[in-house]
Amino acid sequence: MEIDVLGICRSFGFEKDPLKIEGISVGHINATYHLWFEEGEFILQRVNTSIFTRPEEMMDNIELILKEIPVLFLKKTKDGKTWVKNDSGFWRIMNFVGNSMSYQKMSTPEQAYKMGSSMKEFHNTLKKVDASKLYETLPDFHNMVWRYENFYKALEFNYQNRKETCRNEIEFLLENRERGAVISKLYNAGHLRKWVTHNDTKLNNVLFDRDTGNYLTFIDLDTVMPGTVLFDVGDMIRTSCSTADEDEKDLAKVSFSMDFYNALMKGYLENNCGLDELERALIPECGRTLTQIMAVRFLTDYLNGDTYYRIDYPDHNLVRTRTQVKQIQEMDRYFKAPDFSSMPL
Ligand code: ADP
Ligand code: GN1
Ligand code: MG
Repeated sequence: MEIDVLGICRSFGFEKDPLKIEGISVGHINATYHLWFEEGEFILQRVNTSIFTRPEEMMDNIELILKEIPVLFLKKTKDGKTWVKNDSGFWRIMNFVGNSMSYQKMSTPEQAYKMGSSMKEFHNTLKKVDASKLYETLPDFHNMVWRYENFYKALEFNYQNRKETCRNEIEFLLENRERGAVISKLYNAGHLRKWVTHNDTKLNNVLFDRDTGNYLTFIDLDTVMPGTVLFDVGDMIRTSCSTADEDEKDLAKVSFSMDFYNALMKGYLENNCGLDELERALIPECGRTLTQIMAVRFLTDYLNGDTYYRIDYPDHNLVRTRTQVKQIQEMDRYFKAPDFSSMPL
């Protein structure tokens, strides 16, 4: 479908055409464009409405959260809405945070330390948001039990006849099912506190200052909703302590960096991050769990014929699964399973 970018910009009140438009291909979910106008730079996004089926509610969430984030704002239409819906989709525009950068993978412990302290700062920001006013954008998003139900359905259906190509990964995930579900079960039973959490805290969803490397803001706020803080800490560990890209084909390059981990957690834990005893006891297990949930989700999508994540080649989701499995195996070289018998399971 032909996308009428100029028409969309008009609906958001821009009187002139953008000077330049560039696509950004980093995220797996939305379609993102960088726009240059005389008055500044903006991010135009088409929300993936097959995933976010109630996008208006999601935008209300984001509007509420942005009250606490001064560096980000949504452009409004002439009738005061934060979005435009037309034949080509559901669109929103926010300011492009200038002089910013995001990392695809971690390169130094100093960066890891900054990522950890940024996460803590963002959690402190989210503490100011009234959780009761937030919609649950994607129910069960980090519920491992539900993710496994979907995985089983995909295995049973085997729609693309791909099961044979991923026997080892399937076996690994089946063996690890119970352990991976511990945090979800504790949360679902009310033993882990409900915070307002981001729920997609991968490294490239954070903007840092290009010159100083200092924290500017978390972006990709689509999944902010109630959750346990361990979901966020876990995905931060998953993406910040890997020595390789999420879709690295050469598994020899995929390992877990203890240097990054120590710096990351120092940044997060120092100066009172507010975790309680049970939450603390589940670090780094939450890193393992979030890596596992991603393995399950990537493999489910691979078996289903790649309907969820954007892919660049046919077995992209399988490659992503393999890096996650390798990463779990690497983590297991450093950390023992916590003593689950002392937990209220
Ligand atoms: P997705 O949901 O598809 O991951 P994101 O909202 O994370 O989409 O945006 C994709 C990428 O676009 C980000 O990783 C970042 O590089 C860039 N980006 C998004 N929003 C902004 C912004 N407000 N300022 C600067 N860069 C941004
Ligand atoms: C997706 O939108 P993006 O690319 O930042 C996904 C996350 C996964 C991540 C894996 C809404 O994040 O849950 O952890 O890919 N977002 C959604 O890279 O499913
Ligand atoms: Mg993103």
